[in-house]
Amino acid sequence: MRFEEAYSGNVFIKSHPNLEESKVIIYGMPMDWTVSFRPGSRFGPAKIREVSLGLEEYSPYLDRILEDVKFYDAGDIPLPFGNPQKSIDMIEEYVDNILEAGKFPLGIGGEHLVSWPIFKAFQKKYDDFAIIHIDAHADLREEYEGESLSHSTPIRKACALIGPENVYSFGIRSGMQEEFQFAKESGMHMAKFDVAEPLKEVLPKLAGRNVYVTIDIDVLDPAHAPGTGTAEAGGITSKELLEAIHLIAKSDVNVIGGDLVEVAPIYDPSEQTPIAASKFIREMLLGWVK
Ligand SMILES: [Mn+2]
Repeated sequence: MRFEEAYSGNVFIKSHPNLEESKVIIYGMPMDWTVSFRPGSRFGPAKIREVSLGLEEYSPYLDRILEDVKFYDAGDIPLPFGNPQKSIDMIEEYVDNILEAGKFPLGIGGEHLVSWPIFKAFQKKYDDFAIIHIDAHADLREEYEGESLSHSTPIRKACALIGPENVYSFGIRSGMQEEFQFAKESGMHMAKFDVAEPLKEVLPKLAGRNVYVTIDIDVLDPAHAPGTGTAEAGGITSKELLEAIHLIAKSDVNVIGGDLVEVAPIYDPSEQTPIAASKFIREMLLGWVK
């Protein structure tokens, strides 16, 4: 399926009606086929769109309104239930098409494995780019219970694809000992526990470079985001994640695309997790798309 195909469902608030004029394509990846613990992130994109209606259009952080960035919500990719390989191939082709059209892809997950085909699409388009990865989990496993297609493997795959020296993880507080060993020995950059402070050190080193940013909502403490499959105690506040988004926005890196993944609405009857996610997406749009 191509992103231009007509979509008539709920859209993110202030989605521009004209695809041609839009600079950004928002797209959902309702997939949770490979999760190691609790499923439900397939319902993330629809819920985030629904609660985005409660957002203000204005960002007092960035002094911009959503109308300042023309973005088009193209709906969800109709991924085949239970088929990770085919889902991955479909996501890669979909993002290929967005990049060919010269537009900025902003993806909503879904489980974190969805970022892997996105990385592959970007690698075909860009000779050189870095990845900023904000997450509770290292996601550096080679496989999980024998499966290499797992939501615990995308960053390991990214290291193999673009070189570990181009991968920068922040907020990491969970993973196997081997994953932390790999982070130390491979040449990738991993900041444990915190996000904003280590970003301040790294962003000047990335100045002038193309950067893709992937955010897993579970980097937040479960107190701020209980609605996720693999909640991990000891996380950052929603205020710190906003600060991180704004640090990237105000830095000299060239953001070429991004995603926000792992919102699983069913574990959060208060809906504060998707409500927070919709605000992060507003700030990503207003801060990262120049
Ligand atoms: Mn995670």
